Amino acid sequence: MPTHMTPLKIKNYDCIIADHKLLLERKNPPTKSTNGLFQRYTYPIVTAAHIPIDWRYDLNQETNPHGLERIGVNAAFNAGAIKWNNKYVLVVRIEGWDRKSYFAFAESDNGVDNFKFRDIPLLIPQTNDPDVNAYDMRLTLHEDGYVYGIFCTERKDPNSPDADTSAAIANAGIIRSRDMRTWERLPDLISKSQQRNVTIHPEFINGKYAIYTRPQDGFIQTGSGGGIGLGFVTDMTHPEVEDEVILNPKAYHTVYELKNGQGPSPIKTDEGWLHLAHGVRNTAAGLRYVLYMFMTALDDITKVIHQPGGYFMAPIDEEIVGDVGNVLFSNGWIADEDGKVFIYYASSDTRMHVATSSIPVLIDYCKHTPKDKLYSNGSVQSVLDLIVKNKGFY
Ligand code: M1P
Repeated sequence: MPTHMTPLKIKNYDCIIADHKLLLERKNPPTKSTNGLFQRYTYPIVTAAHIPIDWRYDLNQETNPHGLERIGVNAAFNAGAIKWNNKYVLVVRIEGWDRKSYFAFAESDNGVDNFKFRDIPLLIPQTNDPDVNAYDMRLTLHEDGYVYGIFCTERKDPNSPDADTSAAIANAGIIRSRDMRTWERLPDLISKSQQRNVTIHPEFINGKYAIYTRPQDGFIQTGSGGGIGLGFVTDMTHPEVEDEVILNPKAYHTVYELKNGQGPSPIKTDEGWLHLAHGVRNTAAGLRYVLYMFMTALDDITKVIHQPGGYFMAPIDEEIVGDVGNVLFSNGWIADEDGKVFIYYASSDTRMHVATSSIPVLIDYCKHTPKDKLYSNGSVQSVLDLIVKNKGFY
């Protein structure tokens, strides 16, 4: 503390410090039940209450005589993830009371609890066109030696009428680092449409960078575009997407009927690339976001080789409630060398959770879960097939 400062003496300051410490040190046991596909944990791993106290309070009694929280945090969610120096590192989307999102790194030794923020949030270098809002960063260690952080940068649509104060344009902003401390800003992605949910494939493909995209016509609606796309970039310092194809389209009466988006970069396995994505459908109560999976071929990353029907994870219990309810969203996961997979997901645009699984389980899930047959009768047939397998008859 600077010597000229009189420490804050508000009545509940000790309580604030003690509660924060307890929260950060709380153990996070696995929940009792599991469907075998993944293991949920009891508590959210990062919330608005985890944000360091000196990012929120002026701790000087003279300038904050009433002990007020000066800079509030609304939510901490949609975190990218990477294993770095043996730590599980999240780049968390922090949304303030002012609605602006920014990023901060939180680290844990075991990946399921005791996440602590680094001393300061990330101040992203700007391009000539400043980011009005920045969110949902994916972290990927590429074989070129850089860690890429690709995020959504949102700006007001310059062609919207003055009266329309909500029309926005979304694109992918790109930063990269060799040490996860110093970050270089690259130009924003150059492509034919708005983009969100962009991330980079960890390996070169025919000497080029491969970029997962989500082309869209408007800020919210994907319109005639949509689907998870894949394009190629020759030089990340001039990131122009070439040959964009739709790898995983949205489809009528599926969990990705309205739109979908790649989550984190895929994980390489002996049997193909594992993908985690979100699918969105409309309901009378608004949009519903769930997580689903698919696999692509090792020798052709544009080819989906397995896609289980339906969702992998959907919001349950308190996950259903939050700022934007009924949403699960994931843009970060970590595969350990022993095959354990940490799936970092946010619920209802409010808080971060973790679920654990393993590479063999996720491959089994992708290969052996029945596909969506796109008709109710097809779903019944899948159940009948299982009954026959179990009993020999029905
Ligand atoms: O509110 C749910 C999510 O909506 C957007 O995702 P998508 O572009 O796929 O619709 C994003 O704003 C995301 O941050 C948010 O969680």
